[in-house]
Amino acid sequence: MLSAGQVKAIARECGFELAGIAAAVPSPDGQRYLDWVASGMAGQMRYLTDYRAERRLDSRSLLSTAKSILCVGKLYNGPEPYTPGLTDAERAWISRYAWGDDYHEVLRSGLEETAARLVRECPGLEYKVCVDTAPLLERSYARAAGLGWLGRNTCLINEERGSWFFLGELLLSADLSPDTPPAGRCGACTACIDACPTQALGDGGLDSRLCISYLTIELRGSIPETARPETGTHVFGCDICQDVCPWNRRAAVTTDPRFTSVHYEPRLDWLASLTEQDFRRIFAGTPVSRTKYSGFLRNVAVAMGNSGNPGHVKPLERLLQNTDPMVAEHARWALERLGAPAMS
Ligand code: B12
Ligand code: SF4
Ligand code: SF4
Repeated sequence: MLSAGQVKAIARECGFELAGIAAAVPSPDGQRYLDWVASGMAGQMRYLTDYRAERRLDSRSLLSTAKSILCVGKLYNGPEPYTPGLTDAERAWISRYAWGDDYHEVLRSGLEETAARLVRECPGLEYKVCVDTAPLLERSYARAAGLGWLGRNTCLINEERGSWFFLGELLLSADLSPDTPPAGRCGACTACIDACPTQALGDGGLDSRLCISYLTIELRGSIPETARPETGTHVFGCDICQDVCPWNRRAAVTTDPRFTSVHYEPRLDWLASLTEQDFRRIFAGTPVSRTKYSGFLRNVAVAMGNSGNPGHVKPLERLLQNTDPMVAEHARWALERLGAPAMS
């Protein structure tokens, strides 16, 4: 017989700073999720709104024998400064979570190792590993497992560690005693809502259609023109609503070398000059590869337009010749924004 304490201890030994147990019952936040979907705030993320929406509400849709969920958190924060320290018009911002190896693989391997050890202790145990992509309300279950509370920025925040951690789960057929969710600690603070450059945060949660993270990562095709100026020099994701959070002032830093920053604040002109092969090679195995080459150049063009840096006119003129009409259209917009409109 496994105990909850034993399971959490094994998870910590396998590299997870946070570990807690939730009951594998329907999420108490199911209606909140359905309301969010119905409001259109999921934008074009079909995996959140199609037949998988209903499946997200109950973890047993992923493992019918599940009785408990081991929820884990893995820190990814590095010692580098936060976004407000960004003043260099030559450079782009890649968000903190994407500086190192792809977290899906890192967490999956730690959870597989945890599961293998649990099966050795308890032969016949059934399990399923989930990291991000499974239709599961990860934050909701992680809150139930006592890992943290849901901040007004919608992120899960841990009182001691802050919010720079990824989530993963092990659905288990073992009956384990669940943890208790902590009380919310946002109090009267609204720093994240006030700092969000696109007003994406509000009472209904996060409106993805306005969020820079969605616009630069998940959105395929053209970024709406109205949303481009506020995207600033972000070329992949956004950290602002976590950077300003008081619970991240002394946030814990990871010791896992797989999350060491490789391309912190890269130069925009360097990014604009990458060939598709360069892009694939440089960002292989990191979250950045998700945008694909043309999506990335699209983001680089917008960032150059927002940089106010006339030195970016030449690289933008080259992007204007890109064979992908979407990249060329964003370069045209950026040139106009820099006061150097394209002639044709
Ligand atoms: C879609 C998605 C996005 C979308 C939408 C984000 C959003 N806030 O909904 C976009 C592309 C914008 C996005 C951005 C980011 N994401 Co994301 N994303 C997801 C994904 C795949 C689904 C989230 C989802 O279902 N959203 C719908 C909303 C309605 O659900 P929710 O935010 O989880 O909230 C539910 C509960 O938490 C609860 N709830 C919410 N608020 C409250 C308040 C109270 C009081 C209560 C009781 C309950 C409650 O009800 C909600 C509905 O059930 C999850 C992984 C997963 N499978 O869950 C990762 C995930 C949430 N993302 C993650 C990360 C790291 C990011 C970014 C930081 C990346 C970046 N730097 O750009 C940003 C953060 C932006 C932000 N402020 O949330 C991490 C978050 C870790 C953490 N500590 O919170 C996750 C968990 C991935 C992972 N496995 O680690 N993401
Ligand atoms: S990630 Fe950026 S754009 Fe999205 S809600 Fe947070 S501050 Fe706003
Ligand atoms: S910035 Fe303030 S309101 Fe926003 S999540 Fe952090 S503590 Fe909560």
